[in-house]
Order: sequence, then structure tokens, then C-alpha cells
Amino acid sequence: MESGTKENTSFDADKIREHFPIFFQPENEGLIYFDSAATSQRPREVLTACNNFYEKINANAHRGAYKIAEKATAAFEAAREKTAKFIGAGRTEEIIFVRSTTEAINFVAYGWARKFIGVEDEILVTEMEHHSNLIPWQVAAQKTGARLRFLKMNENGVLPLDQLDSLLSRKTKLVAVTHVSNVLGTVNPVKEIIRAAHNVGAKVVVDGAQSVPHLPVDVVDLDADFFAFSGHKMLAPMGIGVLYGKTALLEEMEPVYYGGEMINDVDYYQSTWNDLPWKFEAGTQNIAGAIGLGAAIDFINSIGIDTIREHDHSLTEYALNELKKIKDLVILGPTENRGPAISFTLGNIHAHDLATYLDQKNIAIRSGHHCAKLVMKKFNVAATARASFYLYNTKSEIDALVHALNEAKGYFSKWR
Ligand code: C6P
Repeated sequence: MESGTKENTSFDADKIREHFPIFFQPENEGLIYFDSAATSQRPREVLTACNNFYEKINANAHRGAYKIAEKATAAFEAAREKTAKFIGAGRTEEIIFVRSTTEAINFVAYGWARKFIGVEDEILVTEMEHHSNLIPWQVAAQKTGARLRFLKMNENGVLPLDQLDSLLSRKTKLVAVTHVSNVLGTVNPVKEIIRAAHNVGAKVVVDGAQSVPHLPVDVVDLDADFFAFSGHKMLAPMGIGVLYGKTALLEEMEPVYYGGEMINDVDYYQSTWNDLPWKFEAGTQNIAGAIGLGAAIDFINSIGIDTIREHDHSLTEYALNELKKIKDLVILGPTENRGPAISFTLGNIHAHDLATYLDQKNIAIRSGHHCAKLVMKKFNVAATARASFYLYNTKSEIDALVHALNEAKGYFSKWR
């Protein structure tokens, strides 16, 4: 998110909330949901789209010649087309449906890296990666004998790019970088990183789990080789995710799963693979999930991703200002050019205690290491509390958080 973006006054988060049934369940009355970085809530439009699939056209895709099977196939492929447009992919077949960001990155690690990376090579990752974009590369390095290297971040949680010259060389075969940090909120200059990586012939996999829900993404403009994201963080169901890959790379990449529908021809001892994207989609897919993702994209488009970005930005700026006023509260990460996830510590109150206290006030935040232990190590903390915002959140909810944090300080001071 760009810093200095003006608040969009025409945006009405209260009206948006009306689309989200979770906020209207009697048992959830007063829920302040500040954990969208973990998973977003889902609007009725998405739930209805999934339900409609099961109620009206439930059949397996790409398998039946009867009417509902053809409708299921058409709806599944229409979702792929919407997804391709949403992230600016040049071709629909560059969109591989997977379960999640984690699975998408593992696809690249198994299908591409194990084939093209060897003992003389290097893989460059950053210190701020989610474990999903770190562990697959640790294991790939161990299996191939390649050297794993790290792009370091500074004390503000920013990646200074002057390190690239000394880290990138003809040995670098792959760079793995998150677009937006789930802990620090940092928006990384992925376009510059990709350009530098391409200059030495390296491919780049971008973890877009925290960017696609919040900012306009154009994979062609970025020139990303692979780009991974999850549906469940952008209003879509759980269990559907996307791996984007450039056609030429997907063509040369090995399938990761073998089985039904990923074949072209099968003989006794060998088989040939289906065209893209189906070569990578073995077995029955999450068709309802893909349709739900399509509906989520429609919902986001009906508001406008730029409008969502402005709203997120205005909430984040407001929250940063208000949180700063709390004595002993330390915010991790940059103050500008950041996504809507804010990690913090409050005195010596453990993040889990804080989250439990806030839950008593109906405020849902995340606490822990956020699957980014290298970030915790870098900042020398065991855990942080994290509040993350999305289109249904409001400034008055942030006021409630700030009020509750001030109360928590008083409450926990009694026990010291
Ligand atoms: N981060 C969070 O609370 P999956 O679980 O595969 O949908 O997404 C993994 C993932 C990968 N990269 C980034 C940057 C992420 O933020 C996440 C998920 C959640 O921060 C759950 S740990």
C-alpha cells in the first residue's frame, strides 16, 4: 500500500459488513474481528455460490457428458478465467488451482526446483518469510545440495536492496520472496527484486498470500515467474489456492501429483501428461472452492481493489497513530508502505495472555510467532500480538482495541 493515500470517504464499512453473516450471529454479537491475515470472513455471495454449486449443479468437472457435469465444468473454468484476469495473468492456463499458498509453493519446490537446481546452485530467500516460503527451500536445498542464502532485513523490517549485488550471481537459480509480510506488514519491492534476479538468470517465486487480498496485483507487470496465494484470506472458502506460473516454466515443470485427469495417454509402463493447467490438477478438485473464489473476486471487483486498499490503508494509519500513544507498546515493522497487519508487544505481557484478555472483550487478534520464527528471532521476541484489518473493519473498532489494551495494562500490572 502506498503511503499518503487519502481515506476514501465514500466507502462504508458498516454497509459492507451487512454482507457477512458471521457478524450477525447472536452468539457473535459485538465481535471485533482483527485476524483477517490468518483468514478473512466470507460474504453471503461467496457462501451462496458454493451452496448453489452443491444444490444445483453438483457433479465432477471434466468427467461427465451430462448437463450438470457440463455446468460444473463451465463454472470451474469460469472461476479460473476470473482468477487469471484478477491477477493480470496473460493466459488462463497459467492458473493452477491448489489448496493454498503453502501447497502452491511446495509445487514449485517439488516440480521445478528439484528438477532444475543442483549442487553448484544457490537459492535466495528473505529473513521475513512465512514458514511456507522458507521450509520448502530449506528442504529443497538439503535435497539438491544447493546453498541457501538470505536477504537480510533492517531494524525496521525492510529489505535493503543494496545487498542484492553481493547475493545474486549466476549461481542463483531461484529467489523466494514474500510480497507483503504477514508479521511486519512490509510491502516488499518485488518488482525490483525480480528485475535484479532476472539479470542473473534466476527465477522468482512470490508469496502473495498477504498482497492479493489487499492490493492490485499484476503478475505480468511484476514479471513474476511463479506467484502463490490463498483464497481464504480474500473472502473465498478455505481449501482453494492458486499457483500462477509462466507458461514456459509450467511446461518444463514436473507434475507433483499423479493420477486421474492429469494424463494425456496411459500405457502399461508409461504415460503422458495433460495440457496446462490440468497437468497439475490430479484427482477431483475443490470445485465449490474455485467457484467460491470466483464469487469472492466478483465481490472484491464490485467494490474495487483500489478502494479496499485505501480503506485498509486508512485503518492501518489510524491504528498505528493510536497504538503509538500506548506507553510500553512496541510496534514491529515499518511505519510506511505497509499492509494492514500490525504486530506489537505490550510491556512484558505475553502475547497469548493479551489475546485471551482481548477475547474477553470480544476482540479477536492473533498471538504467537505467526509461522515466521526467523522474524521473531530477528526482533528478539518469543511472540507478538497482531491485529490485522480488512474491508469490514472500522475505526471505532480500533478505538475499542486501544481502549482494551489500556485496560489490559492495568489488569496485568496487578499480577506483577
Ligand atoms: N499466514 C497468518 O496468520 P496458507 O496457510 O497456505 O493459506 O498460507 C500460508 C501463508 C503463506 N505466506 C504468508 C505471507 C502467509 O501469511 C501465510 C498464512 C497466516 O499469518 C496463517 S500462519
